[in-house]
Amino acid sequence: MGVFAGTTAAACVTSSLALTPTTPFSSNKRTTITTSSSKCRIRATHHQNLTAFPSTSHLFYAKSLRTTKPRIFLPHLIASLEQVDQTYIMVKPDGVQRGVVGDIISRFEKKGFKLTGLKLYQCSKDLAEEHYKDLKLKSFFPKLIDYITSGPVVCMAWEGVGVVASARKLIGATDPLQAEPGTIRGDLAVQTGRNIVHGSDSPENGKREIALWFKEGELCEWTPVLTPWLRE
Ligand code: DAT
Ligand code: MG
Repeated sequence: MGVFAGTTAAACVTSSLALTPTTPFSSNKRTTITTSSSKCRIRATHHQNLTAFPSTSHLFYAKSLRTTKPRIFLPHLIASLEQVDQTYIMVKPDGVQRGVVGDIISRFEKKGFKLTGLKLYQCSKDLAEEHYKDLKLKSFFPKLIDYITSGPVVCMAWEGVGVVASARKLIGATDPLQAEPGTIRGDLAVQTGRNIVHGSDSPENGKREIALWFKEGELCEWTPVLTPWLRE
């Protein structure tokens, strides 16, 4: 159990404990603590099972670290080392015509990704062919180009850790009848040839497609105020 030296120590500890339900006592080391309110000094022998001081507290933590061996705990740096990707999401002409643009944007917003580019755009045949160049040899390619150029699309650039794979999950399978309920295609579409939305299939294609559909100056760098509520 803890041993307190000094006659006023017990009173100081009592008042501290009322404000700080948990503290970082977790070893058998001896530590000196100064409480902010009374300035009295307390010496305590830490014990793993000291139930009055069971674990870490954000209220008491910084103060106690001054008197114990410094620990390296930098979650913000670890988070910043994670790869931030970009994906190109496009509401196809059927999505625009059917009035579900807001619903689709909302799903990515609610998930917590960052919108960095957005525009309504009537694309040319050349651009559609370049975008889908990997499918050039497919029998459905001409119909796909006609479909994509049949009316305005909504072009979006989204950013975030894991955004490419996550967006593909939010979008659902290529064939809307195979797409899970809860996904965009699963909820809003019935046919592959009218599957309402596009999402890049790799981080490399995310960058390539954003560069293809957006000109320089059309993308915004900004910091959403909700960032600390989305990532620790
Ligand atoms: P996704 O859009 O899920 O990435 P994809 O890249 O294989 O799918 O194909 C691009 C688009 O081409 C797809 O959204 C709809 C169309 N498409 C794909 N397969 C098709 C098929 N068998 N018949 C008609 N259209 C097809
Ligand atoms: Mg694809």
